Amino acid sequence: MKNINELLGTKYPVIQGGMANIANADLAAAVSNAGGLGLIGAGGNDANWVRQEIRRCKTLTDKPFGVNIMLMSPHAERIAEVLIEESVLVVTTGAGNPVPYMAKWKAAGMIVIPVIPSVKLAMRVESAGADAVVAEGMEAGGHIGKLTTMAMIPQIVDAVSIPVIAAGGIADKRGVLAAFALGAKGVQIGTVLLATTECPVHDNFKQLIIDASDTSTIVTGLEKAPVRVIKNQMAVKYVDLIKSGATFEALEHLTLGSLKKAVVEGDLENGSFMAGQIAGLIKSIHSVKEVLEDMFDDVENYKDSLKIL
Ligand code: TUI
Repeated sequence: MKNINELLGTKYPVIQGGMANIANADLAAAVSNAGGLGLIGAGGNDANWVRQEIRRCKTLTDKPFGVNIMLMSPHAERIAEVLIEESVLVVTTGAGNPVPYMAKWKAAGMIVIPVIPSVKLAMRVESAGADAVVAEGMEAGGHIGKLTTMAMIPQIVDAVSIPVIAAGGIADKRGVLAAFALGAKGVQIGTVLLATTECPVHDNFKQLIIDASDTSTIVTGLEKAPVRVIKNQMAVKYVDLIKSGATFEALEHLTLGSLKKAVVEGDLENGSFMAGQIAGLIKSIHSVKEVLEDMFDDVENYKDSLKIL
């Protein structure tokens, strides 16, 4: 089995999360230039936006990068084609089953890495030709599944023979080592990248991450699409509306634009600040390069310093 650096052409076995409305060409290029795999997160944007960001990213880095497609998006199908037209090296997918797209991507020579929340889906995408999977635990921010990283990773590692990349709750060396101890061959990070100089979110969003404690996030959203966010007025209102049996339309109205309100306007009351449980560990803003070096440089020495029994 190839290791992740050989598969992706990276210095460090780390992928950036495809954070919707956040992960643009600037962030992707910063991560790739720092030695990880940067991703442009298509989120809810249309295919033209994705094409432009791919072209812009190529001017910002000569290192490998990829695109994440959010499969609930109405633009997913068109974006899937654009990735082939623009010769994108790596595609990751989230929030849905990517199998219907995979044969075309593999025929185009792309590296396909679905983000999945269970053993069943990991096995399904392996059969369809996935090169690796990102197994994302419910500690993660944004749209999540039901299982924790700790319980899920070893079960997926035992169920598939492609490399497993762990996500959800990882922000430092200890998280990296824990993931590798569970059998993962790489990690995906999101929340820790929100608090970087290069991350294109409003300063209020970065400050919320710095100020967060271990219990600052809650899960909102419908049963079908749970979403982890930093607890604020908007999140509490949303949870209350669901409890009172609000209609899908009322919920849509409330969430409409709330992610943009968080990311672009920094609206602390009405924004949806998607972030993972590890936000409580993050205490200051760094460059992307500093974050990756802190996670990986010297990790072997740190491993050797552990004493078990
Ligand atoms: O996709 C994510 N995280 C996201 S997507 C997003 S945008 C959004 N906002 C509000 C509601 C919905 C989406 C914000 N954060 N992470 C990867 C991930 N994928 N987590 C869980 C899943 C997943 C869930 C079900 C993957 C596959 C799946 O398959 C269901 C099926 O059809 O078999």
